[in-house]
Amino acid sequence: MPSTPFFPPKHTDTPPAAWLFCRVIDNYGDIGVSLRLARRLNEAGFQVALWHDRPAALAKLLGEAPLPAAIRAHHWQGDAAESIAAELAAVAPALVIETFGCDLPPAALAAVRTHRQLWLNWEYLSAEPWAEAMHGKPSLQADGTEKYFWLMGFSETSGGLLREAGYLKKQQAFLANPAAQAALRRRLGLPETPRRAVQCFCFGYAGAQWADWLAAWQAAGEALDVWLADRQIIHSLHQAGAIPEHALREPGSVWQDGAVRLIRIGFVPQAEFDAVLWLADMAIVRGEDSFVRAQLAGKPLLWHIYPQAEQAHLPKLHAFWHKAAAFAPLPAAHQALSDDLNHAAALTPAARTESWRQLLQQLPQWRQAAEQWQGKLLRQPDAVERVLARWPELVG
Ligand code: TRH
Repeated sequence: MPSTPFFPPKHTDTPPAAWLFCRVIDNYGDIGVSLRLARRLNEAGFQVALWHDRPAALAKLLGEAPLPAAIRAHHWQGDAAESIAAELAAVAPALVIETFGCDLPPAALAAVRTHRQLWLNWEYLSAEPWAEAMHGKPSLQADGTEKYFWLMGFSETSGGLLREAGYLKKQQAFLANPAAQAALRRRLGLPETPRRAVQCFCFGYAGAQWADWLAAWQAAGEALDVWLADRQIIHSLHQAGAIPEHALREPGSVWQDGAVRLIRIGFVPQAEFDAVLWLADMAIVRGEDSFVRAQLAGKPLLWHIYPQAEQAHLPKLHAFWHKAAAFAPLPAAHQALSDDLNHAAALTPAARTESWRQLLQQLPQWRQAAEQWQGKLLRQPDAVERVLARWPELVG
């Protein structure tokens, strides 16, 4: 007999179990989204088992804080039969999620077939129309089991975004707490007090464009502090000879030329990542999760999208900015820079500098627009609330 799914989970005595499976392609995004989803499901009342194949990346995102006892991480090696059997012996899953098209191991598939639960294929975020159309659709498996596509997105009809309860209150509390801000600045390696300059968080992929962007920042002449997260951009600047070999080797190191100061910041645990964005005036973010968090933070942003073969990322990039057009108040300058950053259309040095200068001069208006977009996103139910809302319909 199939077991009855728990719904809604928080009204049961034993927390329902959610199983998540994640195979990391590269970087931090796959495991970053899986960890965030695990935490959010736990917050919504689930106990969570997370199978993943990149312990070092998970450890980096966790920092020194352990996972709550209700989230158990398993190193996914081979078919993970033992850990799956142990989890199953404790409690059958009510929800099984394979992230980003990773195939479930046989023991998890067997559990899906035996127990009547919700099975989701949690796909990459996209604002493209096909993604909204595909979201929530079933994909009937050969044995008659149904798996549903879950595609996160920005509209009411999409799979939503992951967002923790009380997000705005946490942001407001942090912004009202100078001691917490100073402590975070110290941990990041930022100078104790910010100078009068635009503070730009910058987390992007390696590429030849960074030397050109540095030249544009310098030519624009506006005071600018760029907080460089992770190593990829710094590596590109070294390779291009745009900064000396010895520069920016350690978190906290600073390289300054004219109005532009580059600061290498340390990697923070994911639980602190939002606060870094809250501290900044604007952000250049990448991939999926940091891109979403900058929007939730209400920050003016440029998106360095994850590059794909044959420029397949460009329709995705343009679909997002089409949807969020009001969020970029100087469409021409913003789109030109966005396309330049993402190798869609290169700018001349003069045009790059001019577009950057225009954007910085419009920063207050840009911030207002970004906060409106933030408000729109915060008013929508988050991805996990949407899963729970559709539960009766999907599980039947
Ligand atoms: O790291 P990313 O580039 O991740 C990805 C992967 O490359 C993936 O394969 C690809 O498909 C996907 O992008 C689209 O970028 P992302 O998604 O922003 O993930 C970074 C994570 O790292 C995010 O959860 C925030 C976190 N982070 C910290 O926790 N602390 C830090 O200091 C920094 C810089 C990031």
